[in-house]
Amino acid sequence: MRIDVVSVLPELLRSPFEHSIMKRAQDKGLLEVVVHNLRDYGLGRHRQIDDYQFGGGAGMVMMCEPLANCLDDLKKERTYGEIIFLTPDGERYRQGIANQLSLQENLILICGHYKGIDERIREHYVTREISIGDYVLSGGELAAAVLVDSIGRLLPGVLGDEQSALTDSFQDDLLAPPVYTRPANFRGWEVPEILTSGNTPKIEEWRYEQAMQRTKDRRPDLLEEGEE
Ligand code: 6GU
Repeated sequence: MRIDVVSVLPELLRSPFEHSIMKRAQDKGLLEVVVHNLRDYGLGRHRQIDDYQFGGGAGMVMMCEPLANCLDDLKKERTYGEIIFLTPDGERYRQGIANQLSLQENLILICGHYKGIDERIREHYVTREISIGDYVLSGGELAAAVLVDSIGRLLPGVLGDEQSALTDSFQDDLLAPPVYTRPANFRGWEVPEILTSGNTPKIEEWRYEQAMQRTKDRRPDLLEEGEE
């Protein structure tokens, strides 16, 4: 899978994909992340990318032309399954969307800044708008990092243990059960006995019950029908 990210702050997006699972995914050739500096498409001597908004009001708006030229260049090279604009007024991101997007061959992520982007880009290029939660970030870069990470780890072969993406919190609409490692007794705090019993079916049953209880206590909304 290839993900092209369009940003005015590409430096913000270097480090998140240079470590751990995202690094391995790229080293194995399963994921390619390419960050494009929108400033390279800026207009004039000052490489301008934003301007005052028509009708007045505080805050700059990202102009059509740099974005359109950048997106046209990308679309010349390959076909994109979705062109996603990251914006606080988008659809709220959740695991089901990550699962869907992980099936695409090529994606574009556009990071917004200032007061956002000219509406005409949203109308004529963007196919999907996503927010990562009900709070305001300074720009879409951190949201883009969240999407790349959550999508990248779902690609076949990225996780060592094929099972582990499936047992993540949210993958079955349940939170994850508690986990423990050695020692079995730390400062008198004991690991639940069932986990050291060797009785695998009983352990699986215990984990499911714990996951269900944790979900009821913390996120009852996940147990309600009709979402995905
Ligand atoms: Cl995608 N962008 C910005 N700027 N703020 C956000 C967001 C995105 N999602 C939540 N807050």
